[in-house]
Amino acid sequence: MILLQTLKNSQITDHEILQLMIPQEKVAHVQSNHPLDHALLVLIKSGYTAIPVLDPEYKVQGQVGKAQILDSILGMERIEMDRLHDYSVSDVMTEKVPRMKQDETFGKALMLSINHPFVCIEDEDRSFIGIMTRRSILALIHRHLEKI
Ligand code: 2BA
Repeated sequence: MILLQTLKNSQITDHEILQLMIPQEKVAHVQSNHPLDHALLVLIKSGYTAIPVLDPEYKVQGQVGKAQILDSILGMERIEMDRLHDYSVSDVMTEKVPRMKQDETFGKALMLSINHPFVCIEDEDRSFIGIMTRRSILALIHRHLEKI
């Protein structure tokens, strides 16, 4: 209980953020104007269920996942793969993506990770700097638990 209260109120320091965060250059992502076939390729190659959608200035626009893409090309009797090129990411993406600034509390990251597998981290200019995954959040809690 005390541990959870401490974790909840603690600011994530820049140092800890760097340890927890997957930096922007290692995050698979797409842009909203990319064709859907490209997005599906990135998702399949990376192995992830969903990835962030960024604009050309590296601002977070939302997220897109395999399920949304496949749903958009689901015909009455088959998956119509040839329709993949007719759509772009903006047609199927959701703007609902959890985000926070690097100096916000760990409590916020923990709360967001209950319902979301990853949280986008932004700097003061709202530029995307990376993601914090549920795995890294759980790993931090585990490290703290081991200490007591
Ligand atoms: P999912 O793709 O649904 O992945 C769920 C969990 O499965 C991941 O949890 C990880 O433990 C494992 N996993 C999936 N694909 C993997 C891979 N290619 N290599 C190693 N492990 C893999 P988390 O690590 O907590 O990630 C949570 C979510 O964050 C992922 O959900 C994905 O949506 C996103 N994500 C993680 N790393 C990413 C990256 N480098 N680029 C883009 N998105 C990433």
